[in-house]
Amino acid sequence: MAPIPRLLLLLACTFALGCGGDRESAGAERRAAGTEGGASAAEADAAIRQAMADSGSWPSYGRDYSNRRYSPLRQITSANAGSLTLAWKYETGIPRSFETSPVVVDGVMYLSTPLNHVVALDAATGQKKWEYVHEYDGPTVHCCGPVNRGVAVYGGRVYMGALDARLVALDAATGEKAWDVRVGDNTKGYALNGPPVAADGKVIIGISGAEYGIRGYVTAYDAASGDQVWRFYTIPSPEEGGWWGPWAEKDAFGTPLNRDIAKEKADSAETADAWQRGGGSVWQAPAIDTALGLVIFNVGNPSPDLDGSVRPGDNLYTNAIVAVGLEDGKHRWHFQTIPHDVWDLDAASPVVLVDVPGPDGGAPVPAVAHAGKTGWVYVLDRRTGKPIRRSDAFVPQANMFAQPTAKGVRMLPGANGGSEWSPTAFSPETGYLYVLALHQPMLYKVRSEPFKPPAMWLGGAFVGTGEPQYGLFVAVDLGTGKVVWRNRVKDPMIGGALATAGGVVFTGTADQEVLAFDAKSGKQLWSYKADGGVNAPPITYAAGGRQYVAVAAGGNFQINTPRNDDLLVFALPGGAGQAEAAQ
Ligand SMILES: [Ca+2]
Ligand SMILES: [Ca+2]
Repeated sequence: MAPIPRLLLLLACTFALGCGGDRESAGAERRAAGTEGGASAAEADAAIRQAMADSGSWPSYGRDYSNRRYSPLRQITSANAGSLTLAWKYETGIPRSFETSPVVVDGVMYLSTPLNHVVALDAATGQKKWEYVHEYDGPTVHCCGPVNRGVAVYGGRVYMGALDARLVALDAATGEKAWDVRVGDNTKGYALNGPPVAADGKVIIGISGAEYGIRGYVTAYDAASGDQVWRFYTIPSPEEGGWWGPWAEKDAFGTPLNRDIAKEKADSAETADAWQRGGGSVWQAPAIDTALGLVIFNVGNPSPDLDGSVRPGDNLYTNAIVAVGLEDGKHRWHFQTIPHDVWDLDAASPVVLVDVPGPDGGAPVPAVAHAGKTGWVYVLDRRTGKPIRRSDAFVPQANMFAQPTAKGVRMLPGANGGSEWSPTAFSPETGYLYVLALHQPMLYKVRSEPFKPPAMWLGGAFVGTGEPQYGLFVAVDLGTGKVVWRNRVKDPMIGGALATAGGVVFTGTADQEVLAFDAKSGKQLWSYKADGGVNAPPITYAAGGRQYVAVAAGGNFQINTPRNDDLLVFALPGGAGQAEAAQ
């Protein structure tokens, strides 16, 4: 995440959200009673696999474990998308930064809101079934707004990570809390705002807080009991080999990093404990390759963001794509996009499992793709983590990678990217990855700041240059790395993308528009003016034979877009298109 403007964040990131008693004792009682109330791992797994095979469902953050955000539904097509109309909307009553991606299973939509409510709605009508209101232990400390990006639904339970760093499990039928566990110490800046993903009897979630000097991790909990199964630290300890790495002079594609490695090495003795507060947030949903038994995720920036002088070395595994074992959480491979990042150009957008054409027309290669804040899409072999290619730049780049100075160095992309946390979509029919991007020229200013948790610890500031900013919605061919088309929009983009078998891709803008494009050509097909910034990822699903497209339109804290409280749901006009089955 790249918080701007900095002063605003400092004022807004630490604030009281109300107090409430802890319910951990109830969770402990349930745990003592065994798995009561939760399905067995085998039952839960069978059910979610069935939902992923059912084209009308959207059962996990990225629809399935690949994170492709691709739906097989084809009632809405590039020929009829122009007549989409609002079917219903749900107003949360919480007009705050709204980044959620709903989950839809068995005709029910599960929606997280800002400030960690969870709402269950009838997916055909929007009628509310229940609402859970999370009670915080006290003031919360977190970067970039009181946001939540979504829930996991598994084995009859709904799972949400809360800003106070607790993971809660709710009864999917009633919204009653089954258990909660403390994933991190929120008084030290550990917070949860990304979506959990559930598989193989586990709920897996990454922690954030690298703007506060945490040591990040991904944790797997037993889905039924809430007991911890494994934890992988995104910053390896000295016993685990350390976080210094090979002291890379260049990134993996030969771009010079302009590091003073002799000085870094000379300084490393007196900063030997820097790894303990080394950062490495995991902002987004992991992808899961059940065949390879891998959990693959992207790791964010080192701490502090801009001042690299206090953290010599490559700062493993920050700014990286990492694979760990689904069974044991142990490191399998990693790929660093920027060793020793000092620009906050970390890996924030969720990784996507794809198959790309093999060399010289050979068999397709199982790959993983990630749209970087750097402005490049990285494509790796997901069996090994070895790079296959880096795409053409999908946003303007300039002065990469100039070291920040006290006065400020202009560089592009700015610290929000490139691609921010916004999930991309991938269509296996076009082979394109659809990417939301920001063009925000910034000055990178470095300064020495003391580490005083839970104060924000950036080691400098990112400042706009006053130049025009804009957004780009881009299609990147993952087989060639070429940018196939790009649509410029008025403002920098944060939100997400959706691709469908009907040949349509959807996204939203800060300028309050929901947009549909032809997946192949990039031609705009439709737009709808919302009452707030559309800064959340759209989804699609079917209910009663009708295909719906849903997206939150509540604005965004990070790029300060108009707030509102609407979840908007679109469909073709009543009756239209229903002759063609949604599925
Ligand atoms: Ca950051
Ligand atoms: Ca409203």
